[in-house]
Amino acid sequence: MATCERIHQLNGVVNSSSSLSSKATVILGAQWGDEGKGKAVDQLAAEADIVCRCQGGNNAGHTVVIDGTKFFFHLLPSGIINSKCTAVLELETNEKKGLKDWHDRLVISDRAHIVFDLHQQADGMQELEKGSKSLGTTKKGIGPTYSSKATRNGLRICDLLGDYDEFSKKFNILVEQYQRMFPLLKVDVDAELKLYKEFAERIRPYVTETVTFLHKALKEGKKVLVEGANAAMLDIDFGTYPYVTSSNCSVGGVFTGLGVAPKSIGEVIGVVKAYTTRVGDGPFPTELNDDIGCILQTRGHEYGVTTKRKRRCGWLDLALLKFTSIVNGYTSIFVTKLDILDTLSEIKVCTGYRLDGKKIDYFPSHAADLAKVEPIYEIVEGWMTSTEGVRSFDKLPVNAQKYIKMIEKNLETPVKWVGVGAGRESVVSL
Ligand code: 2SA
Ligand code: GDP
Ligand code: MG
Repeated sequence: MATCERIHQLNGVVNSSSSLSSKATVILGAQWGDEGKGKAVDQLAAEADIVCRCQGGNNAGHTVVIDGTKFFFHLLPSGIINSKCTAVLELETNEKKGLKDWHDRLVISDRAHIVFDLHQQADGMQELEKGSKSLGTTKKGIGPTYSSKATRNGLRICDLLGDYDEFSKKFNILVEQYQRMFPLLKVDVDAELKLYKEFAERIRPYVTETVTFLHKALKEGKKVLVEGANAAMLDIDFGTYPYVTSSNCSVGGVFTGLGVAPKSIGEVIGVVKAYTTRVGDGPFPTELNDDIGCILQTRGHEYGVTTKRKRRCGWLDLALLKFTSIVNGYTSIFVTKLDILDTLSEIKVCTGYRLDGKKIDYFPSHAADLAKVEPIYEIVEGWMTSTEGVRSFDKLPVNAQKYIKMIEKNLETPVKWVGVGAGRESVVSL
């Protein structure tokens, strides 16, 4: 199977001895999310033993399409769909997924922070307070939960499974703090504590100290795949702050989220949608508020998996990708949704920015600067042919091949897969 060969190749390229075959492969969103990470993970999970999420929460929405059935994953790693994979989860909410036999294959980190209902309420209230300056969050409580973590009064899975009186005391302190900040917040402390006590027993069998678990797995030569959620441009430090999520969704989040050392990371695969989308507020230099934007949105079914919001669409932005490539150090690229461009006679690709009339060689840190950059476009000819049935690179229309080569050249990184449809089978391996 192609995926199987690919995994062996991935390890083979960097690792010439068997002792090095135990490096984790990381899959990261290279733009503003929804690049098709679920699909990329599904391709590579066929040969993985363990698939881990390392940051974020159920704000994420990853899709895998198998034989026409769409599976949506928010918190669970998409790789759990592969019956061979053990899934390692970082953040737990009360969301449940009805996947067959997942019980035997789910591992939850005892260091994971708990997203409480009060965090979700606070997320909604903060967005309301901001009015026209809202961030467009998913209102899943991600920002408030990461704030609690940084304030150091967050509660973790190990608290939940430890002394329940201690957990209850800490929960009360958290509630009091949130009620001071949000007087309208409603929390039925007794009812919630009763509920969390039940949850504690339900999740207890899955909870593990995952740092050692992963360390041992890597030492035993198990194949570990890390499924990044959200994307580099939403990274709290390197994204378009403040229009970002609250986690590190670039490569750093793998280290802080999983506790693996840099030497344990092998390949870093950047998932790049063949055009750009963004859901939520914030600057978007190549956004198209015209018919072409509508075509991309409609043909690409660009709706949020978690919130059902329409995604904003625009041309591929290589200036942005060069920046996320610097931060993440992609060793290869998985291009998705090339087929969505099939009907366009002309395609624009942004290769750089002008700021205040001057070409710049960096990615602006300030959202206000990014909002006013002028994209420099290269116009390329479309291919006006369906690529959906294509399964080998040489069968792609010449202009589509050129498009892929342009991405490779600009990012100085090989494209190893091209998605030409939502289904598991719709992939061209290079
Ligand atoms: P949050 O909720 O605090 O993480 O929101 C902050 C910003 O991060 C964006 N964000 C996302 N962007 C793309 N996809 C995400 N997952 C869902 C999906 C989104 C959805 O797969 O479609 O359903 O709307 C995701 N999660 C967070 C968010 O839009 C804010 O801009
Ligand atoms: P993720 O969050 O990065 O996993 O991406 P989402 O699941 O939020 O959004 C990607 C959407 O594109 C999903 O509906 C996928 O099924 C779909 N998709 C992924 N790759 C391709 C592709 O190559 N072609 C087409 N047409 N759809 C794709
Ligand atoms: Mg998504």
